[in-house]
Amino acid sequence: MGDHTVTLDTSRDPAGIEFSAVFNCAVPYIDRHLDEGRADKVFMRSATEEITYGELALNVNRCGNALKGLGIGAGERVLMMVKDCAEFYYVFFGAIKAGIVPVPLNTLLKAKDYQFMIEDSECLGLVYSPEFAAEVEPALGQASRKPSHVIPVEGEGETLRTLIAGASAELDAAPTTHMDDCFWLYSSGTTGTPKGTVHRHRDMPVACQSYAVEVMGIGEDDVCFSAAKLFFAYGLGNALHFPLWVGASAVVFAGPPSPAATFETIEKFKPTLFFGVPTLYAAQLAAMEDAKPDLSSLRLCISAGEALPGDIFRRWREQTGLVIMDGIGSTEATHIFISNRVDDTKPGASGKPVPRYQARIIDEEGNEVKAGEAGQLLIKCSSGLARYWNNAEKTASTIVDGWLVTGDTYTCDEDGYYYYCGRDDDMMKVGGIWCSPFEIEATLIEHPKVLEAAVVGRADDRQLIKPEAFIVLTEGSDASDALREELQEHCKSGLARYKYPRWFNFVDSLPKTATGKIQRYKLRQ
Ligand code: 3UK
Repeated sequence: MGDHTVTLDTSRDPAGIEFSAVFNCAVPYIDRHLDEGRADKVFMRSATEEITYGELALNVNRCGNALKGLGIGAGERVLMMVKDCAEFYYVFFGAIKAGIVPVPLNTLLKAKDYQFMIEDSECLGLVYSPEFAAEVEPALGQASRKPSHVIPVEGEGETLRTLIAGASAELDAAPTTHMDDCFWLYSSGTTGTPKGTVHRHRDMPVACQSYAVEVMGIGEDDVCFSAAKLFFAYGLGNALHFPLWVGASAVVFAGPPSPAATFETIEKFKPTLFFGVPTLYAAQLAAMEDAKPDLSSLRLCISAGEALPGDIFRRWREQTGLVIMDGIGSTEATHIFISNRVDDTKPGASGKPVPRYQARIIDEEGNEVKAGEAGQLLIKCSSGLARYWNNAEKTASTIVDGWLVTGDTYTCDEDGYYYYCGRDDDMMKVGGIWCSPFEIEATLIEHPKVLEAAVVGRADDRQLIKPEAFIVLTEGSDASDALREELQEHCKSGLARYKYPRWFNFVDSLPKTATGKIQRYKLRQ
């Protein structure tokens, strides 16, 4: 292939992966498969679509040309509020091949979140599935700075589909290097302001080789099905980068990943690898009590996003005979950096660092802790974010001496297994998705009967974290079940749905420090 190659040199660990001087990752992910004879192989299947590697490569080129034709130059951003479908792949790699930077956004968010991202990213283009118009259009209306090109995937008039249909299918890859900006993802901030996490062309190839190939053992015959959507770093690896790295295929389901929908998809499309989050595995186990699905096509299940309780691991193995391989990853690190192994899984543990990734646990003075002692987890790897967009301060506190500060508290035992102990901040993971207590509190306080609010994570009866609210009411307001319901509805309509508190406690006052900061840890019993 000449240009755009990756060479493995295991004598050079921990990096050990060499890139050609010119490297645009769209070439090995997309074009390479034509050279390797996969043009007619089906890459992606869903209930309504089926695309081959050949069609993928043609439409990536057309999409890249369409974006270039609109005047979007190299390095400029294109926001994507796109459901899991063929066009997601076309826009993502079409942009990358043209040197443009795609930014997939969480499609469960609200207009005010999108408004922030439109303004913050200074994007020139925005592509959206019409399903999300009700949140995207008001965001565009209110944004102080608008992208010059707003393109619905389909519908009346000019759409992504018409642009693709009219564009040339020949496109030379932009001559980027492995260190150039490739794509961004927004990572949630503690105070509710998301941070543009900038990734380079090398990051996903490093994650693919280290985790997908060497830990999961992914191969050409695998069929990947990710319940986590493509816009999450987790889903983006599972259903886009991993299968495309090895010439495998992906099954895509655009709707909400309920137990019934995921079982039906597995039975119909027979994936070999299934990627879920603990909340979904727990719900699937509950659903299995009524009817047993046929999961015989699966060889391995993967869990990430939040800690997998040992009990779910054991019950899943009893019910299905399958291992769930838990691993911790992050948007900043690109994908999973500490993981169990197919033949070495420890229920309740995250496992051991994946090849080429180093881990350290340090105390408050920055010294490494002894085995069994808890401290801050740091990671060194060559797939970590280049920087946060427009946020030098946060970049400096996240990348320290070349180590990535994860924000997680961990212990490591004598045998080198890592155990998750919780977050260093007040952030929670609900169903694998970030939830900021500040954001939920701010929404609660908007309600006329709420004077003060504090939100913490509480483990439910399956050991999974959900938000719990402590509320001080305004004078003259009385606690009641009706008010609980009213507050729950208020949260569901004002926030992304998964963020609403599952429990409400009405209290006389909140525990606070002398300076008035809420002491959430005192509520977290
Ligand atoms: C937490 C876990 C315990 C942890 C992600 C796989 O979740 C992903 O990325 P995010 O940026 O969140 C990162 C944070 O989530 N976490 C994730 N996995 C686990 N905690 N056990 C786990 N197995 O706090 C971490 O810092 O949303 C997961 C692949 C790519 C990802 N981006």
